[in-house]
Amino acid sequence: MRTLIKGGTVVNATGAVVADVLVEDETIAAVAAPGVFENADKVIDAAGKYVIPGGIDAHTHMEMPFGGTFSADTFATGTTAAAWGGTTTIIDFAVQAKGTSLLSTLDKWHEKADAHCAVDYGFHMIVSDVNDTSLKEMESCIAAGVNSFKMFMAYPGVFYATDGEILRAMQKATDTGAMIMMHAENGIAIDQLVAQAIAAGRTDPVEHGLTRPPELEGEATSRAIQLAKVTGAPLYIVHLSARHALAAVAQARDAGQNVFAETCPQYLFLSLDDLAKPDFEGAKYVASPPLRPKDHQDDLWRGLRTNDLSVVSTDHCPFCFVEQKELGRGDFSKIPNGMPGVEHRMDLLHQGVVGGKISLARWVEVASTTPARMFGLYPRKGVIAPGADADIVVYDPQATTHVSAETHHMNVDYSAYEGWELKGKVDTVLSRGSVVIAGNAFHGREGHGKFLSRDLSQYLV
Ligand code: DUC
Ligand code: ZN
Ligand code: ZN
Ligand code: ZN
Repeated sequence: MRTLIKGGTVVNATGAVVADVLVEDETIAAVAAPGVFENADKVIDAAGKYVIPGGIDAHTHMEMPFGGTFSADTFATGTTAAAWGGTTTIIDFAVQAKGTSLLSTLDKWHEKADAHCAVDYGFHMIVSDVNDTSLKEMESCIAAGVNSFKMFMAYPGVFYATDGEILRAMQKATDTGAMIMMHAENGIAIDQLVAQAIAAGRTDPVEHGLTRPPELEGEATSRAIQLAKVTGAPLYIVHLSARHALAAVAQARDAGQNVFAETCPQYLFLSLDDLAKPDFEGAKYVASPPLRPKDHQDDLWRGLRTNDLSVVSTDHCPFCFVEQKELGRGDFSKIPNGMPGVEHRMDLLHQGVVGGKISLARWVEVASTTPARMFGLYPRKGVIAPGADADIVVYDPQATTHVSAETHHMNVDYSAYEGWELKGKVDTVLSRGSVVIAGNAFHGREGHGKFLSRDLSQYLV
């Protein structure tokens, strides 16, 4: 099967050029001057549109257990929503429960995902129980293509790891070439602030933000960086939200340390003002770290330009407003932490291109190419080039995306961006050569997506 994508502007992290893209079966066969190839079984007209490598969302949580409930998207619904939004690969987090093994956790996540995903997927592993067995099991995870391990400095009693436990896992990462991913918030101090707020009767959603101040993200980020320095481990700070944390990352990178960071669209576009919306509406915006005062946004956009922030992922972790977010009415600390986002990352980031905050090539780089390199998927993913998987998005920069819970495909009853009109729209999406989105319809299928056994990070050699 030969598919020809004709006349579009092919955008890679290295720049843009008008070219035709020839796809043979699941792979890109050629990128050539317009008109070089004539014959194909199927022709997609991309004139006036961008042809970009499919988005890679390196941070999602489908069917994730949290506080007695589960995030509302299954792997089937979440990866379908991803496809609608031009994301053709997700990397989801398998979550080790305390007292269980990493390998049984991995089996469990394969059971949830295998044969259900509409696009390709890989896993990171959340290590919440550091002991001799799980440290040893990290090696087996790596052999199984899961070589990035998230740890938490937040959530004492649940996922929290002590500095000593973090140190031990980092030593293992140094020995094996694995990546440590860090949720960097000082959970011990935060829990005190939370308890004090509740005791004082301050129970509204905005208190979620006020009890998790940016200084405690900055402090934890610095501490993680020092632990990484002492152990020699590579470190990837997830969902960085505050300028305090960004400053710590920038300093470490300037000093030559292998420290990387991602941010998320919600930190670039939303703020503490959203968390402060009345009538419990703010609960829709409860995620950790919390949304910050608006003036952090300029720093994050700058970080994206300077590469101190090198990836934008969503931290997609949807909980329905009705019945799930409502668990925290009268006590903000019981609101499940997380926001939906997997469907709108590419469009939201495109607003940065439209607004002159990042270049077209940088858009592709932070949304696809760097995540591929960071997590060992390049050049199979993250680039429009011969030999790469034909994960391709034809993107119309002139069309408009209307965001609403009534029309989105995520399995959640609200949108954090309700009513927003975004410039640009996903037109056609190919996943390994198969058209999964075209003509405003889904043509994919549950089970098309394959598990990606990942190589070690390509930033660490
Ligand atoms: N951290 C995440 O990465 N996702 C959901 C909740 C959290 O604290
Ligand atoms: Zn299914
Ligand atoms: Zn986290
Ligand atoms: Zn997350």
